[in-house]
Amino acid sequence: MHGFCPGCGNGIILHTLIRSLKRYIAEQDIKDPRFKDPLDRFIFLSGIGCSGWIVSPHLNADTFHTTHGRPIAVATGVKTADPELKIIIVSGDGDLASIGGNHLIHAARRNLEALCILVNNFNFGMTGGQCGPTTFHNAITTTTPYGNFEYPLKVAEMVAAAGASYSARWTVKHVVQLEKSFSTGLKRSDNGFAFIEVLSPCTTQFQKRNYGTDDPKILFDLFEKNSVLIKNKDKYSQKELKDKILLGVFSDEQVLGLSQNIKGTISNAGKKTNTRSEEVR
Ligand SMILES: Cc1ncc(C[n+]2csc(CCOP(=O)(O)OP(=O)(O)O)c2C)c(N)n1
Repeated sequence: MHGFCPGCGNGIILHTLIRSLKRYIAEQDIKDPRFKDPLDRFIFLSGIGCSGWIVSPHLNADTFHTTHGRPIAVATGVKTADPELKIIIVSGDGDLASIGGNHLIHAARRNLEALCILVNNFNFGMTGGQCGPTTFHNAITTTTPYGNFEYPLKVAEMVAAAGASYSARWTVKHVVQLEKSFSTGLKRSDNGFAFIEVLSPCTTQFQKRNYGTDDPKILFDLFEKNSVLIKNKDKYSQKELKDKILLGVFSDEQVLGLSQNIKGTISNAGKKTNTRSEEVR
């Protein structure tokens, strides 16, 4: 039982995450005596919003429901204080890409070892369906009653460009790929920032206003029919791609993560000659 609206994708995301977590945990061989239960190593963080409730009351694990936009800031503190902990962030597009947008860019740049799942439901769901940074151009929201005059942010592309080890986009209609992506993200986040944007219907606010019905089939069909896999994108012209939803993996490279780099810098401190400061002298 959960408290999400009928047709909301948050339940699918929770269920899919649990399936991937079970598989990841089964493959782990954790020696740290502090972690008697495999979940003891995990900290789940969220911000404020409907999607902030995906992990918070549903998982029997340590969760931190931070203030609006701040789960990544808190996660950075947790991970640098105790690098053995496994960090999972699940929050909304408003929370992570709007008020918390700067934290997102810099967590990607620093390559913070964390799995970060951004639920993109195209609006601020919890507060009544206001326009956000991911709202489609021309879409109707409570704050854009005549249509959105801005363009949406391509979050997964932005996070890849900022330097994250792994960045992908899927939808709640693509559960098989989503589960695989969560599993990859769990592994990649051992060494860097693994970001997964999940497109998900907000039936009560966004969909009802824009499609006249809260039947989730509308957006599920759109996700299926209007999406293009990155690997197939060359088959389409730039003009055709403009209205398509691009799905798949935008970056996947092994680069050392923040807490590993901090550890390396500390252990090397004083060993290397600082040529630049000698030049200045
Ligand atoms: C500092 C601050 N500003 C504004 C709010 C009001 N507020 C609560 S949730 C939210 C937006 C949530 O949108 P999103 O992150 O997209 O999550 P959703 O509810 O759509 O899942 C806002 C603006 C707040 N709680 N704190």
